[in-house]
Amino acid sequence: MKAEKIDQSGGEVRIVRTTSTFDCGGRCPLRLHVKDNKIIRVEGDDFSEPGQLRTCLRCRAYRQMVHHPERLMYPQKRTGARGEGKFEQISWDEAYDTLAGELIRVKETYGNQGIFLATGGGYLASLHNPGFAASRLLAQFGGFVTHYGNISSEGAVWASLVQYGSVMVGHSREDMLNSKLIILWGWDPARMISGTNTMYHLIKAKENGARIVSIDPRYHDTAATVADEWIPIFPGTDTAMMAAMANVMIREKLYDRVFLDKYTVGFDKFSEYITGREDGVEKTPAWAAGISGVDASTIERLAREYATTRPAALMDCQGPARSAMGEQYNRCTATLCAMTGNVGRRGGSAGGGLMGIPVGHMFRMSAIPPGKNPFELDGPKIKGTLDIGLRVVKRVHINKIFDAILKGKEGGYPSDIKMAWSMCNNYLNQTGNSNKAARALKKLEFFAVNELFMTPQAKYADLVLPVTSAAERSDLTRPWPSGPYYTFVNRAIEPLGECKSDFDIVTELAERLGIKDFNPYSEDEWLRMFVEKNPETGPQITDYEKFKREGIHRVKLPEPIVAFREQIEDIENNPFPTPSGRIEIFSQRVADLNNPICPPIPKYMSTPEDRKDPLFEQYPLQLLTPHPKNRVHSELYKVEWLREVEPHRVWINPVDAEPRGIRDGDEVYVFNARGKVAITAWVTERIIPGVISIFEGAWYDPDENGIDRGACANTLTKDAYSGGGAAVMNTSLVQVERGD
Ligand SMILES: Nc1nc2c(c(=O)[nH]1)N[C@H]1C(S)=C(S)[C@@H](COP(=O)(O)OP(=O)(O)OC[C@H]3O[C@@H](n4cnc5c(=O)[nH]c(N)nc54)[C@H](O)[C@@H]3O)O[C@H]1N2
Ligand SMILES: Nc1nc2c(c(=O)[nH]1)N[C@H]1C(S)=C(S)[C@@H](COP(=O)(O)OP(=O)(O)OC[C@H]3O[C@@H](n4cnc5c(=O)[nH]c(N)nc54)[C@H](O)[C@@H]3O)O[C@H]1N2
Ligand SMILES: [Mo]
Repeated sequence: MKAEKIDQSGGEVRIVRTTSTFDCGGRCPLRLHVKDNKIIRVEGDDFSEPGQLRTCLRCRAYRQMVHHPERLMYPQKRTGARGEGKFEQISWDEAYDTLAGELIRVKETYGNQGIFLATGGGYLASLHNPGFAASRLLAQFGGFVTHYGNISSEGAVWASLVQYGSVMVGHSREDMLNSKLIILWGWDPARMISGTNTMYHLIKAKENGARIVSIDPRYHDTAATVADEWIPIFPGTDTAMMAAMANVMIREKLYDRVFLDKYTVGFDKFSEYITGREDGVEKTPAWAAGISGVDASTIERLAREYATTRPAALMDCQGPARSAMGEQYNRCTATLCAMTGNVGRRGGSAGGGLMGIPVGHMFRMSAIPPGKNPFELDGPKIKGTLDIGLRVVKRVHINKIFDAILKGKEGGYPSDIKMAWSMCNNYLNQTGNSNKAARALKKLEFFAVNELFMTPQAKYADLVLPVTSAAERSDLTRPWPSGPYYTFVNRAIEPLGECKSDFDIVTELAERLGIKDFNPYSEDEWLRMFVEKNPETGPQITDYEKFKREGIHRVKLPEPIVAFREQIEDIENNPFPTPSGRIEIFSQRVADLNNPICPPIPKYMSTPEDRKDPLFEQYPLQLLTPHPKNRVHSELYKVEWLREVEPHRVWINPVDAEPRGIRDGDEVYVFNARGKVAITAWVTERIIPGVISIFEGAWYDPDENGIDRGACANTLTKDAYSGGGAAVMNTSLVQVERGD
């Protein structure tokens, strides 16, 4: 693929309007000041009308990442042991020959099912997203094994699909200004963003008089900034509290019977569970208090307030859903939203945890003519969670990749994996049980990684291919849940060192594997086609050059987007896309699964590694692993500016710290049967006693005794998934002790 060279002569400062492509819940418009092929300054959005999109701390440090001295600059092959990090420089020719040679060797020796492709969310733009290009390459090469299930939000996706038949469960953020009560239930947008303009609108909603309540084991930054009340709760027990709120509403006849009759099915069955007719246990506030740690009186008060304040937005998210029965939390919120008649209404909410709106999901690959589309795979389509058809593909759950490598067919997995090729992810660090992942990577015959940095996972590779950053190529991207705008990634600098884009790497491999006509257009031709031929953007973005120059196209909404408004306004003509055409509080599809941990109505159930597990005696603290403010997962880890923002520490309440002799700033060990990390303690009342918190994404760094000195949260988590497919990242019991 050809890309025109940028003129870097003259030593002039150029200003390039662009954006980053991180997997975070925002998308900041950026103005990069470039001189001599170097980004020397980053400025944010200068939109002068209301609706400016303020740049976050991570994007402000963008150039520190792009020009970081540890960026990988040339292809390397491993010379030491796997994981040791010893490599030597090789030529691109040798790199390509090695990778093509291994693909052919494994295919000929074991068949295509020996090849595993691991893609990820590290780069959220369209053209250079290597997942699509590499999937197509390997499909044309005869097939491959890959993962299914979204590591982020499978619980919320599952819940939304069960309950509503749709994942578009969000309102555009300005609709919060119509709310009188906003409940942040496991949602902390000051840190995880949920759309670049979310905090702005939340603050405006507060100024507008909305009462804001936060229900979270942590007193997080959003609560500290806007909440009127913090209700601390034990992890994994939200559904018990919600069931008790439903109980109060039923007992006191505070729920919206008309709404339930008209728009939902199965409330009677839910009601039987709540009142105890189903199992003999009434889900009273006192019952929920014993499980959740929240006072019965608080539960009653909130139930009444939520049921009688119209409209009210119950905002759930994905963190609590990344747990042993996570999908129940999102199903329960959606049920409460229906019981209070807030679905499809301005200032209300639908729950479901995803918050997406149907604007900005642009540049779908179908826009390109058949036969010319490098992202279109030939052969019959196999249904999967990814919206692409894959040929000869076998799949393992994303949180079981390393278990599948270790156990293969004998462990019940679809094949024996012999080689893996990874791009846009750091799954050793980011999926459950990193120590197990490290063992699995040692077992592979061959492992190749496309990367920008020598990540913990890349250290296990035989071959590391250096890729360009988003500043070194052009592309199209989007803010993932909220919009409403489209962004253009403008190439600001020429590729650094010997870096290449993943698409160029895959294209070169296609040639070597005898696959013709893989990438027939230039970068700009591709992008123009994506914009112009896309049914969503084509009619809207009529001036491609202007879009490119300005780096952004803002969509003017005549009124806020409200999920399911069409259904609520006219259910007869606009049924919900569920089998019954209604919101399914009871789901026959789920009942038919006949899975004891997947009830057809939302329920609270005890799980392994909760406070009732006998293991609790040995490991009496619940571990939370939220997303870090100063990174995007494990990305930006090396950026010193961002490290200064928030040192990596474990949050621990004085009630738990004192009996262990732990003072603020002490070095401590956090451990369970899966691993042990060394980390500094932050003794704080901002977390409920009995629970500790370590932000995910710090780099795994085991010493000779196997103690993870980097304190990667996943050294302690489990490689398991829930009945609905949620990765179990927030259900781990641990113990903490003072360091030596
Ligand atoms: N304990 C715990 N673990 C979690 C979570 C949690 O809440 N708790 N959250 C989970 C969630 S929601 C997610 S989405 C996952 C994220 O899991 P990952 O996607 O594995 O996380 P990242 O750290 O973003 O890793 C992305 C990698 O891609 C690289 N990269 C960036 N751009 C490119 C590119 O253009 N090409 C190539 N080849 N590489 C590129 C980056 O350098 C980085 O190393 O983590 C999950 N892990
Ligand atoms: N800065 C930054 N922003 C990001 C990301 C990032 O890495 N860095 N990652 C992006 C990605 S890929 C994703 S998927 C999203 C993730 O966004 P979320 O899924 O919302 O994020 P988390 O940080 O896992 O959890 C949100 C909150 O849930 C709380 N919580 C955890 N367990 C429970 C529970 O059982 N009950 C209750 N009530 N609360 C609980 C946590 O304390 C936390 O405050 O963030 C996106 N935004
Ligand atoms: Mo995610």
